[in-house]
Amino acid sequence: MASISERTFIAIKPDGVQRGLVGEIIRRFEQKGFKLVAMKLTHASEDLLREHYIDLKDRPFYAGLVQYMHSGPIVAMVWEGLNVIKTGRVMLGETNPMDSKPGTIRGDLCVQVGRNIIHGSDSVESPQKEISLWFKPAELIDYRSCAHVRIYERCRFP
Ligand code: IDP
Ligand code: MG
Repeated sequence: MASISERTFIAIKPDGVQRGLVGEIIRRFEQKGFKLVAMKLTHASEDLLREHYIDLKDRPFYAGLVQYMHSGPIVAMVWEGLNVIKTGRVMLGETNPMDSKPGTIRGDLCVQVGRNIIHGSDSVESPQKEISLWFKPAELIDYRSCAHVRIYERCRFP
């Protein structure tokens, strides 16, 4: 069932950080109405990155992908909200920026698949695995957003 506390893992990749796109990407998720529950700037180890992309281990670009993701700091985030996994993917655009529509993050801000600036969980199961890989439970912050009652229909006014 759809839940307003659904969570997804979003990461701004090293090229997005180096190109100064952190603020622009966070702005889009904030302005949509999703709630930020965790965020950190981190230079991920190759072991973590290999595990993060383990499903792609047999693809020819796997080694290069791990190298790219290890090339600099990443902004790792958890965002929360109704349908955030699927909507987050729509906001990202297609894996290949060449197939991404204008208005999406990849459609507006990058050009090639191997430098596509952002990661977003791509199935219902993946956020749980990815969030626990990148964050300790105590790093996920529980708080009440004052905008909540203006974003969701069935919330009582305080
Ligand atoms: P996604 O990031 O849209 O979920 P995946 O298929 O899960 O796409 O691939 C993970 C990442 O691997 C992509 O975001 C991209 O950085 C990289 N990648 C995917 N396909 C290619 C390719 O054909 N060449 C180089 N890198 C690729
Ligand atoms: Mg994926």
